[in-house]
Amino acid sequence: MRKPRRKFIRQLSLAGFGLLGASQGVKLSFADNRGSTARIKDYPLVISTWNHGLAANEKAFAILRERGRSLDAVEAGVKVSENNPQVMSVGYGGRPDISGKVTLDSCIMDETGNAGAVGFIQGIKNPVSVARKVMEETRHVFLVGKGAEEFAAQKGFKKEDLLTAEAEKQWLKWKAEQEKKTDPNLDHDTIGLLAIDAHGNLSGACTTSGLAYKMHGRVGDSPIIGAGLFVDNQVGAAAATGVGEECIKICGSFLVVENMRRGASPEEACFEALKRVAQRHPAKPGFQLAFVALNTAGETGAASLIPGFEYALKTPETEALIPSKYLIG
Ligand code: SD4
Repeated sequence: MRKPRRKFIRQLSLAGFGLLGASQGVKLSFADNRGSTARIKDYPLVISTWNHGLAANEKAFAILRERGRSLDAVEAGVKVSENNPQVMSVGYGGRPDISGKVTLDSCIMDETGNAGAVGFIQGIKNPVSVARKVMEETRHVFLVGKGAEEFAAQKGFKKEDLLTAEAEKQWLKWKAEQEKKTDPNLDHDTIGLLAIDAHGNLSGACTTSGLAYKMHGRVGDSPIIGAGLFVDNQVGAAAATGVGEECIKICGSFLVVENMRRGASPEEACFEALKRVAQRHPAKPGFQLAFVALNTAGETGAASLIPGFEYALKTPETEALIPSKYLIG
């Protein structure tokens, strides 16, 4: 009884999206690189952004394989990137802001819709774990700056210097050159990681040192529930990477999940959200924004605004780094 109705809703929604007919509105020519969405038969699975997502997935999957909770998996997964100084966009070793300070943003969301976040936090290697503490041990969702650091200290987190010699060297070079960077991929390696566990429950985490050489005090999309991350256990989950300001303005991850609620596949849902961004930038955008998504059926998808984004997928049968399809070539 339910199946045909679902299909009907899905067709209606896709027509609404303009995916069944001519695309509406946007006057850009979108790259014709859409294909099928990965369909995964078996839980558990984990999907995350960028190539360092492979190692994060590995860690997360080890928990999921043992029938562990997706929340534990996403936290443990992104901590791999936070702890790795070679990942210069997340946690320890992240590129500093304009004043040479490493400031971190992070959030986490579980299968009940509960969420925690920290923004503009300094000296704490694993902000995602502080975000989880905010979620589980306070009545708040979001702590920032000094308050977040004090809370972390109360909870036993060690204060550490996160600026590595390499990150400092690059920052000093950048300062000396006083140039704006032009490589759209250099700054955009936030890890967003989504998991569905053996019980069919979804969780997600997102953590970053934000845009390199950002203004001191700047917070991006990554710790903002609905922008950098959103999880709805009845529908699906999404996470973002790229220029956070653009993501915040469209409530990106929330929008992706809402698109799935209306019947879009994860990949279609990501593309539809990106179209909103494209509409705001009639000229070809010179920045990146990308989403990964999964739904409760275990379908996964991703899309980016421009070429260059890749995402990591791990299932019982697959481990892959997949070049994302993109909206504008
Ligand atoms: C931010 N979205 O702070 C982050 C940066 C990023 O992948 O994603 N990098 O705006």
